Amino acid sequence: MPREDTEMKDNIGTRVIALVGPAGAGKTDLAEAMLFASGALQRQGSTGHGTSVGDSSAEARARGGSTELNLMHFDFLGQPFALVDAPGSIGFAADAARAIAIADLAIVVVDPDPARAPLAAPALRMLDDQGIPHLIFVNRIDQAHGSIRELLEALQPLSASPLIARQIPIRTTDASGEKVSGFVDLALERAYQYQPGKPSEAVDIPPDLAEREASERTHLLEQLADHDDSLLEQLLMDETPAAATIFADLARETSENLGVSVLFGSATNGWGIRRLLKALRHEAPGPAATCYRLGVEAPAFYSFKVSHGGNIGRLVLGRILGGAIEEGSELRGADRQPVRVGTLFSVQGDKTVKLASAADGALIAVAKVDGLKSGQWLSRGDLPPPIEIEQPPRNACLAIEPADRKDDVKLSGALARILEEDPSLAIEQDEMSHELRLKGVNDEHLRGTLARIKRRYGVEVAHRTPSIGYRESIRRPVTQRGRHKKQSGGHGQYGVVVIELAPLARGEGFRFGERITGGAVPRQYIPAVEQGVRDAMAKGPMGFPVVDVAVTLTDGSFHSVDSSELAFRTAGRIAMHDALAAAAPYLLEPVQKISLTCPSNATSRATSATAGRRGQMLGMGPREDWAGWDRIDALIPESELDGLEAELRSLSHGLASYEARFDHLAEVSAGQAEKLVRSREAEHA
Ligand SMILES: Nc1nc2c(ncn2[C@@H]2O[C@H](COP(=O)(O)OP(=O)(O)OP(=O)(O)O)[C@@H](O)[C@H]2O)c(=O)[nH]1
Ligand SMILES: [Mg+2]
Repeated sequence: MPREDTEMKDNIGTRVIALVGPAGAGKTDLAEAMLFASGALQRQGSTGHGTSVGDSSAEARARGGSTELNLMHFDFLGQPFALVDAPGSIGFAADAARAIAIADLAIVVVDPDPARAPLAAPALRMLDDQGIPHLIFVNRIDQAHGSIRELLEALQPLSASPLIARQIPIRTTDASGEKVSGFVDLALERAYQYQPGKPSEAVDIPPDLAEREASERTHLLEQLADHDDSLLEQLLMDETPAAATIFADLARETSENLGVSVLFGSATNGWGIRRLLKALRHEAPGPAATCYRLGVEAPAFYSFKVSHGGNIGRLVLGRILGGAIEEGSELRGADRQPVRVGTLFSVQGDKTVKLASAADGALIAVAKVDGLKSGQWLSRGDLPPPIEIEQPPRNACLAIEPADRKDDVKLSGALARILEEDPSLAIEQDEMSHELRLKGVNDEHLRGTLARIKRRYGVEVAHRTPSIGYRESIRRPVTQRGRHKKQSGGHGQYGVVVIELAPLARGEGFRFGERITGGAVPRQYIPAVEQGVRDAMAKGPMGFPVVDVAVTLTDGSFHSVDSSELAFRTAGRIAMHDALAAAAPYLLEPVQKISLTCPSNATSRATSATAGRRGQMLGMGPREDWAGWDRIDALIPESELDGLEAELRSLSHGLASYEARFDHLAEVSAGQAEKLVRSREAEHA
């Protein structure tokens, strides 16, 4: 593509900016502040939190944070922007991951408190991994106590490229203490005083800051000179570089991921927002750069979310890249089948506006494209490579059913839609317990999902902790006779078997064999005996499936008229039932291996949380490539995992998470087993 072409396109194309960072950092407030500062919103706070094409606002308000991806549009000085406001809490973050992946730039919103810097690690890591250009906005500067320097020192190890401080704070002291009341822009060398409810006022650089300003600016220029030889020469010659040079370098640092600019302000006060918008206007790469990053070479559409929430029906949200697309255009998907793009809409919060065509870079919603799922490319030419999104592990699980039986069909319909909207959810039917299980990232995520089902589809869902996959096995071998005889006039039933039951090593499951001589049990009835044995194993003496046993059929007797498959099956079941009871049965519980990660300041509390759950520590150490984070490996019985996720979340600002998978079955102590069996009996009484 010729350079002029690229530049022209990038001048008009919508810039998609993703707001990412920890829960409660102020992303939604920042989005509103940007809309307000650009004139797209009459009054700050009027969109409410978490308005989206879905109907998340009620949800978000109840929760006090966003639960769904939220899209907004505004123009700033003639440049169209689209905002992707991502929920910060890990339970809901997966919702926006695909939209972030196709953004031109991300703003990582962080808290000024250096102690909270590790909360930004997941966002920074994801952006670095995917090569998404980004900058950092330090929000809540109105409440800042520590120094920006200290914050940058805490953030730097979490970032792959150097952080570039773009501003230094002006502080004033009043009755309530020292406060940030404005900033000096290091690139422009201009000072601004924040004004309540108004744009900041240009002021002289306070004399007591002159020295600090000079040294910080020198540092900024030196950082830029690392990637700009002619700037380096200018600095060596003691020449003052032109502002245009500095801004061009800053833009390149951002778009090529050479450096991460750090700006600060306050979303709720509207401070530093214009400065941020100007930085976006000059420095955010446009759609052409993003096409290059994602390998888009022809007009294409990437779907990042399916939404059933609005009144239009099924909508697919996505971005146009590589050229304009009109309503009704024909594109091709991975299977090369043509897909006709239906009605196009632009999305603003929970409102949609019909479009005849969508320009390169536009963030839009498409109706009537039934086959299209989220995370897929459609293109007029070759398909761009798939975008890899890391799915968070599903650590929470609930057994669910409609509170009212007659809502069965309604519930399956609701689940199908909700699962399509949120790929981090999964549904499973457990074979053993026949439970319908809803799996999600964490408890909060599942609770949010059930609330959504109720509000949107009017289905009340009953839920409980899923049953644990306990098993039974035996300690000693037993020989047992089983006899089934019924003589009730006419045709009788007759079958007698003798079996040997013996324990097997853990994990060997079940083996059945026979040593019948002299036709004591006729050949054709032997499979029926095995079936009877299996019947008895489905529910051992303690009420759970039996594993790791061998059964050998050694003897028996039959009757030429009254014997039948059914009679021998029954005899096999009776023999096995009695054998199990006599073979010193014991209880086994599933043990999971968990791999837990958390910020280091939460490690000791996370360790005791695992130990308190009959956990067995396997290892602990720093998390690879994550400064300030640790990893803990442990074995924990499945029955003890209930509530672990919530406990970890509360002790780590929502950042600790774990992956669990089945490791082995372990014997349950006699005391524990008795408690369990009794509580189960009470439940079933
Ligand atoms: N003092 C102060 N409070 C702020 C500022 N920005 C946001 N807040 C408050 O911080 C809280 C959280 O802000 P949100 O915008 O909902 O945070 P978020 O990042 O969208 O959070 P999630 O959606 O949960 O990820 C709100 O109560 C805001 O009023 C700020 O600049 N100064
Ligand atoms: Mg939010």
